[in-house]
Amino acid sequence: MRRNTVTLLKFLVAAVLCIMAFKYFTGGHGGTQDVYVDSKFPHEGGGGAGNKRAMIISDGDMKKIDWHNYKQIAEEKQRTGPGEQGQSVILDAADEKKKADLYKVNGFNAFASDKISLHRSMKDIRHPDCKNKKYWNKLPTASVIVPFHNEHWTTLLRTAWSAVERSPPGLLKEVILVDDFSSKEFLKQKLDDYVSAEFKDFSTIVKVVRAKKREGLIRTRLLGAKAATGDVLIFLDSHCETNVNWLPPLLDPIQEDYKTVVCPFIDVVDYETFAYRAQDEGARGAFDWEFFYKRLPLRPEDLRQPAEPFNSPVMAGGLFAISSKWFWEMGGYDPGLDIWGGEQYELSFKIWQCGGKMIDAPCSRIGHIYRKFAPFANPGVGDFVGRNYKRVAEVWMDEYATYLYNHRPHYKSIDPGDLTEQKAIRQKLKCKPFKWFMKEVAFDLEDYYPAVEPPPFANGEIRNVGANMCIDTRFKGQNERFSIEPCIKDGGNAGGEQNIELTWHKDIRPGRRSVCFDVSQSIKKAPVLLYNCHGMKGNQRFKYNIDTKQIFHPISNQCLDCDPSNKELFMNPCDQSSDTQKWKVEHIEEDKVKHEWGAP
Ligand code: UD2
Ligand code: MN
Repeated sequence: MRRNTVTLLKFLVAAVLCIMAFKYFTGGHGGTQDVYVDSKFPHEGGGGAGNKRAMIISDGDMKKIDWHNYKQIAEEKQRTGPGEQGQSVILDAADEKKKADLYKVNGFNAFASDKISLHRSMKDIRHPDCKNKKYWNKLPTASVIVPFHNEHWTTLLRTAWSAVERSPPGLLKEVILVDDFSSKEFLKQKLDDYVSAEFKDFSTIVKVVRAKKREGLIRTRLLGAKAATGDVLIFLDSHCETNVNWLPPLLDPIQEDYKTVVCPFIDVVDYETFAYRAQDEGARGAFDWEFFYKRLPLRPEDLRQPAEPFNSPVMAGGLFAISSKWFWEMGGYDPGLDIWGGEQYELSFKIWQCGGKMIDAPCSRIGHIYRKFAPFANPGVGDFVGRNYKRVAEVWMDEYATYLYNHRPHYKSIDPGDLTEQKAIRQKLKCKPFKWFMKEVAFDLEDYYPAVEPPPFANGEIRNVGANMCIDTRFKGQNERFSIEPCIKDGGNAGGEQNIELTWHKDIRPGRRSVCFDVSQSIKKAPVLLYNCHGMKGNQRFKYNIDTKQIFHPISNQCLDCDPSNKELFMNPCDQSSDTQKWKVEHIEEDKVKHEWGAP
């Protein structure tokens, strides 16, 4: 008995030594629990080594290095062919006729994708400062998780190839393609065979995991996350392409603090031509009170350091890196979220409110195909988006949920299902109230997307003095011109649309619609069109001068004018003596309008 115990003890000691040696030789980042030390100080920042929330606690040989693969960059520059260097593919006339079927089932031009190599080269559109950025020499390992439902073959595989081929050896442990019960035949055995044959020589393991029924993207991601063995989970949509040196900038902040979640810049792979381009040079993620994903401008301090990560309140959803430890401490996603939608809010709120943080890393760029239209029918589970939103609102948003319900009244009667477990997680992690999130993290969201829309500065009919006719947008749509017409109040066409608002967004729109007066030229008689309101002022910004009655367009320095003989409406150089430039607005909040006239 005693002998046995001693032998067992010896064995245990040997085993522990063995594991320690193994960890030493592999750089010490095996993803085991003991390298993490919990901290009670959620916002301490700082270096990699010695930080309590660092992922790899190192013995002091941590330093920042250049992770670029210059050989690969040089080789990629040499590549030519369709779509290479991120260029567009132009189909010839014969092919144009063939693209329709694939378009319909994908919502993008998959036929064009098939013309492009799975290994195509990218153009490096990062900010030049990214070329000089260094990251920790020891970084946690990553697992890429790609949920897919009936994804097209070449776009799915290009996602996998670009992740594998553009990652430094050893950092990317695996790519897990998670099939959400696809019905396309080529996504079954053929895909299994392909990945086991084609990726076998790479250090990154590529494998397929399958859902047994249609789960939706959220539970599909959970399935992938459970199968993952890397320290960090990186989620990608199934139609992405990584760009130069995409991986280290995502892992570096997580190395420093395992509760930091990192999003790449999401670039655009054009749904028609597959050209690769930036959508912008960074913005902070947000939402409006109908839960449409929105973006907020960068803060001045972020703009000063264009290659440095900045805080972002809400992720877009599809592309981000999170330590497996933090993901599971938060209970992953709410598995009650079905099919599509809302999970980006759930996770973002949870990350911030429960003591983590979220940043965008400008030097990690990944292209994504934003579909032209959604190609999938509702799988017969009712209003899953509404139900998902309600689950998120009920668990995380406290009294702010009311604002959402005010904008979407039918949510009030939706049954969100059982929320006990989600609320228990919030309790257990002692997460902060939503009010804290709004004040500290999304501090300017209300300025751009107010929960309660302020009333317009002025509204009603806008009557031209010279013509004695009214602006009439006649329910016209995007990109259409409109005119002046006899005023409805004078017996003009009652079917017209003459209730026009000068809104607090500082634009002009027909009442209750979100198309705006839009002027993009500064020539004489420049046309005024209706265009989707962008809320960013610029070419949709107008001011009313209460004294001269002119409607002024600051960016072109012109005034709204009209021609009574043909009812045409246009912009002209301002002329205070011209009666056709004088407009009487029915209701005016005098103080506000005057204040606005003086505002920059
Ligand atoms: C955006 C996000 C997406 C997700 C979604 C809201 C980006 C670039 N994309 O929509 O990741 O956050 O908003 O939920 O931020 N899929 C399934 N099963 C389904 C439906 C979809 O596996 O039932 C897969 C799909 O193949 C794709 C991913 O989930 O890989 C996201 O779907 P999407 O591309 O249709 O969503 P997207 O980009 O419009
Ligand atoms: Mn997508």
